[in-house]
Amino acid sequence: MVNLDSHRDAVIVVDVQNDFCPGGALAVPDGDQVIPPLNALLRRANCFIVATRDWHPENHCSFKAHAGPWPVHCVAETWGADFHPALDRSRLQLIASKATAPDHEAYSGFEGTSLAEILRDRGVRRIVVCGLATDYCVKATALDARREGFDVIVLEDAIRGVEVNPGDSDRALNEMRQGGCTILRTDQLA
Ligand code: VGL
Ligand code: ZN
Repeated sequence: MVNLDSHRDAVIVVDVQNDFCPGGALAVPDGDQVIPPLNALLRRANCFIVATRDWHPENHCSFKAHAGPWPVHCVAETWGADFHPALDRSRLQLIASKATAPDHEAYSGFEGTSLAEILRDRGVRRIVVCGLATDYCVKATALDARREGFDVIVLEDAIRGVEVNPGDSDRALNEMRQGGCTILRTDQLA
C-alpha cells in the first residue's frame, strides 16, 4: 500500500473529456471505464487534484484538415471538450487547458502551461497520473513530470489507450517504466 500525502502528493487527471470517450470524436476504446476507479480515488485523495483538458481552437494543427493526424476533437467550449459527465468534477481544484494555440500541439499537461511551477510552489514532490490516453497525453504528462523532477506514479487501471497500432498502450507503459515512473493500481493507493 502507498499512502497519499496531502501536501507532497498531487493527482493529475488527464483529458477525461467526452471526445475521448465512447461516442466522442476521438474515442479511446473503453475510455469511460477509467471513471469509476478514478472517482473512487478522487473521493479518498486528500491531496491537490488537477485535471488537464485538451482545448483546441477550430483550426488546430493536429486536425486532418490542417495536415495533422487526428479528426477534429476537443474544440474549446464544445460538448466534445467537456469533461465526461460521470467524472466527479467537484473534486478538481485546478483545470489546466493545453494545446490552445492553432500552431502548437501539446500532449503533455506541462507543455505551455504553468503546471510545473504551480505544483512546485505548493511543495508537491510526487504526482499520480491517470486518465486518457495512455499512448499520448498520459505518457507525455508522466514523462514530463519526471523531467520536471517529480516522482511519478501511473495508475494502470485508470488509464486507457487509443491504440492506433495494437500494443501502443503496452509500449507506452514500458516507456513510462523506463522513464522512472512507478506503475500501480488505484487499489494500492490509500
Ligand atoms: C490526445 C490525441 C490528440 C490525448 C489529445 O489526450 O491523449 N490524443 N489529442
Ligand atoms: Zn488533441
